[in-house]
Amino acid sequence: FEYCEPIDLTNCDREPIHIPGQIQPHGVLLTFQELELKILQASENTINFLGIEAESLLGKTLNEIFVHADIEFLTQIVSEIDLDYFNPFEIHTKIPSPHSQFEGVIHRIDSVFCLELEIKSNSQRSYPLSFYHLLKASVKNIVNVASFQESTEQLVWEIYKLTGYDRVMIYQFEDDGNGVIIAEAKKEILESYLGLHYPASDIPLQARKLYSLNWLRLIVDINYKPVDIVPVLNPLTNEPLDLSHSVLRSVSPIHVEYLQNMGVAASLCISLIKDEQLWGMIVCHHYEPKYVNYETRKACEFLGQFMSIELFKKHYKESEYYQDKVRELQKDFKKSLSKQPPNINAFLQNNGERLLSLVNASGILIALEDELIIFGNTPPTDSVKKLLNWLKLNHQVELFQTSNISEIYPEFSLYQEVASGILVISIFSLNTSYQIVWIRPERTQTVTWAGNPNKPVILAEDGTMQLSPRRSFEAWKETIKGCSLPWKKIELDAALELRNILMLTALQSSQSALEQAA
Ligand code: BLA
Repeated sequence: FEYCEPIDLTNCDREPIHIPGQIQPHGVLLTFQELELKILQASENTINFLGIEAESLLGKTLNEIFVHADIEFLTQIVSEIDLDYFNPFEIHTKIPSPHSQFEGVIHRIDSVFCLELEIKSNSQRSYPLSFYHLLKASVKNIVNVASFQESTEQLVWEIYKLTGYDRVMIYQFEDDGNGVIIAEAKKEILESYLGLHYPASDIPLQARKLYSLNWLRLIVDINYKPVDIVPVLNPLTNEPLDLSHSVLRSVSPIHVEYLQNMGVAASLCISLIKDEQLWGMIVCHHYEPKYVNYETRKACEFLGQFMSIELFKKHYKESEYYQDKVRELQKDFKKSLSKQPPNINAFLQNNGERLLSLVNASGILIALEDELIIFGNTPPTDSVKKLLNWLKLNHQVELFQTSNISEIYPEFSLYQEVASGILVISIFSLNTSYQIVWIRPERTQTVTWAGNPNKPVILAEDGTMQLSPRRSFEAWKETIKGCSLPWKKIELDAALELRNILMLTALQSSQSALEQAA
């Protein structure tokens, strides 16, 4: 199976990684029909596992290869809706074969069943209770710590103990798609990757999409030779077999090269999902080939899910804190405005500091008709007045925000050290207009990048451009010019909430003015 176009840096997102037509060689893949369990496709390596060439398996039934009891089990489960519930299961050959005992994993895809087999050694524990106890202890250790940061640390060490990988990391995506290693457990002699940032392009979009569907990926030996599936097209659909849910899927050659450049020989990667969104990954590296069985992989996935709950709790606490702040301000505001006549201006003048801390800003400007109230660090008043006029003309919205104002309003590039981030709420009512402008300084955002994210392409010896991840993983610093820290959703919500209160008060005061006039 060949791709329509060669994959390079510009179309990296388009590599169809879910249909490589190949698997990794540490197991075999068979697809079969529900009717008679007839084999439709097989991976080319069946001879090494089952003792029969792939081509000779096509058209045979599973019945001819596996013992009766296992076939009975398969016949029963193929009509079940949730197949994953039965994974993994033991399955045994009845013919003379290099291996006779396998761990089987099954799923339904493209109107066929996909059965993947990995060798099960005799020494391997058989769904043991001890494993449950191990997991139970790990869960307890993770849940028992106080903060999110501590629980990430606990998690990587638990997985390190459970699996024996040389390095276990938690990689968290940031809003802009770049990522950072937020926790790490590793062998002492290894150099640390903790705190290093990696550019978004290291994990292209279609890969992220796939990882939010399938939460586990194992690479046993990075120098593996991929094994073809024959025939490459599913005979029922005439389409390449979708391996999104396969456990043996052969990984993108680009990613293989990436890991080779890092000196990694084997990896395990577990998706971290919250609200169906991929927010991070547990990435395990080993410097020699390494296999871990399905159960252990699943146990890691299970532990990963705890992490997502911890993240949820952290966000919850954070938003509670903000809500408290807003509520308090709201209360005081209402109290001071209950005096007759209500004086919004006086209130705003007396509460500058609190208004600043409401959204973590370093400067604030409040424009009330002709009056301008200023707190903290801001550019010169005249320039701010000009900005407000420009906003009135160009962005007359309830809430306007940017972390890089000079990008759209170049006059402010003069002041970007003080004012890169701008958050504005505006109220235009019958007889009043208010604008509150919060200001944040440039975050000479000193990020430790792993390698230069702007140079992912290297020149091959013959001078052609070759796609390759960066060869160097030495940290280097990149500053993002003219950008403040981004405004968080909870901060924007707090600003909007304040806007609601102001608007209500403005309405009430114009109403009472009308009543008095009448
Ligand atoms: C996949 N890239 C990945 C994965 C990780 C990274 C974790 C998932 C691998 C898996 O699930 O097994 C990136 N790995 C990292 C990072 C660290 C790490 C940041 O260990 C840090 C320590 N990669 C590139 C470029 C391209 C690219 C430039 O660097 C494309 C132009 C592609 N990465 C790429 C692809 C995949 C990938 C295609 C999907 C691999 C697959 O599942 O088939």
